Amino acid sequence: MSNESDITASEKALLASVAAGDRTALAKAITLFEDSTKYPLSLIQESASQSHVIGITGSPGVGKSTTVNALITYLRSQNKTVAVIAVDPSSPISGGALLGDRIRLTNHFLDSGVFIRSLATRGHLGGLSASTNSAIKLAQLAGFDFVIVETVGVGQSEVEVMRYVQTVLIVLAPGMGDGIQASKAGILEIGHIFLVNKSDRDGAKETARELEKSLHLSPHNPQWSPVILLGAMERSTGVEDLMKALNNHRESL
Ligand SMILES: Nc1nc2c(ncn2[C@@H]2O[C@H](COP(=O)(O)OP(=O)(O)OP(=O)(O)O)[C@@H](O)[C@H]2O)c(=O)[nH]1
Ligand SMILES: [Mg+2]
Repeated sequence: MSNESDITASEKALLASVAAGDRTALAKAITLFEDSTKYPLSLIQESASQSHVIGITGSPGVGKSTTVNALITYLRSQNKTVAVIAVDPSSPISGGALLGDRIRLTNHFLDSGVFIRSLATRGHLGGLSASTNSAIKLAQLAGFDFVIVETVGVGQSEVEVMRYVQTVLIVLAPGMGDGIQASKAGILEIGHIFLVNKSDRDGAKETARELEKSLHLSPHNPQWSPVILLGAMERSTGVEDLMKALNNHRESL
């Protein structure tokens, strides 16, 4: 294990640039810290940032990226800065290659108040969750108001990655049997807010009811009762209520 004295002057300078809000430095530092054995997290843990770190997960295609997009648009209208880290445990590709298909955030690519980065599996899952954690810490160091982590799926890998966020948002969609899948993977226990997206389609209310039943059965935190919301993020319907719930959860911490 290395310690602070082992990093070179140029690496120290890079971290100082990240802390000064330099986006290019942030992108470089995330790549550097993907190698978590060489660069332990303790090097960046110092930042006492105020960022709200939100994790978004759910089955493929439920509308996670659409939700991220709606949140970014809303937050930018409030002058808040947002970093997005898209995590794909199933893909070996790293860097920007996933951005085109997994996250449709093209509206925001030119906005300097938005930083977008994707991370994918390099070898093993433990490595991915460690590099997600350091990417979060670096984005906090860079001073973003919000750091949003989107991850695909409802498996053990998502539960693992979600350990590093403050607020966990689970997205579901009507008619996908998500409730059952989610409870199997233990995702119900870690969700603070549940969004039944695509409420413009049939069956959203039923999905919400089913979910409510499952939540009653699962153990939860006495400080926070899980919140279930309906929304259609493609139309930004419900984005304000969603933001309110996210803020309320942050305040409860
Ligand atoms: N009808 C309807 N469709 C939606 C809504 N939100 C998203 N979609 C559609 O659902 C599809 C998947 O949306 P994404 O946001 O890419 O879903 P995702 O969960 O990020 O998908 P992965 O990252 O591939 O797991 C797209 O075709 C969206 O246009 C909505 O509110 N209503
Ligand atoms: Mg997506």
